[in-house]
Amino acid sequence: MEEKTNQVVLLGAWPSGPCTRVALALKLKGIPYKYVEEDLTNKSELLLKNNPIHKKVPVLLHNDKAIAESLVILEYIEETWSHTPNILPCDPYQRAKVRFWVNYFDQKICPAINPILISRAEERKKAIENLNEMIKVFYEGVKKDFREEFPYCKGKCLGLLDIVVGAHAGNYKVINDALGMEVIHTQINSQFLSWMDALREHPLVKDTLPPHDKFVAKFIEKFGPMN
Ligand SMILES: N[C@@H](CCC(=O)N[C@@H](CS)C(=O)NCC(=O)O)C(=O)O
Repeated sequence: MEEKTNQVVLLGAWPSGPCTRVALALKLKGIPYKYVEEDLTNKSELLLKNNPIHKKVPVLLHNDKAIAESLVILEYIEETWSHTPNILPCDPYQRAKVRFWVNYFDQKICPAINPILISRAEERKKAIENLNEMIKVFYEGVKKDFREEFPYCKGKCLGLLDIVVGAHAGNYKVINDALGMEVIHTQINSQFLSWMDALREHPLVKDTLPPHDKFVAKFIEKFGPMN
């Protein structure tokens, strides 16, 4: 019987951080894939059929089997293509800690961005303070848990946490430019910003993040004049 080819398709949208996470993991593992850009204002039958619950990107199609939710997809990639580079540590306790901080970033930090974009004046100031507080807790916690293994620096391999954070590493500069103000404060979160800067310089991340100016224009188109 003819062996089935390993067909990998990513349904994505270029400004989407969760989609960038998946693209980064596929590239890191050297898995060839076809990319299909979705119009989220007019979702395709392919997307609706393959993610009928959330109707969101990213969706990974592996030999026509659909996997949705970026963090689920990242784990699927790691388990299916278990060759190096591995994005999770071998030790179960270390893996648990990585997953804890990945979830914190996804559930606390990512949702703290939107309130900044949709608010103005005092309310926006409070939303920015809240984001900075969350980032501080995140960075201190990660630093304590991983010590010398962290943060990512030049020459090191990207892990799951780097992929999840790195996929959003261009966003703060984009938001700063769209809002005309500093959103992540250097005096509170300078080490976190250095980590983001180092990640943005990684060749794979550089190659995968959306172009800065196009992204700023998209923010302004979506949220209107922002200051
Ligand atoms: N928790 C999901 C979030 C995915 C998500 O929010 N996708 C957005 C693009 S960034 C989307 O498809 N939005 C379309 C919609 O909400 O209708 C993941 O990590 O994959």
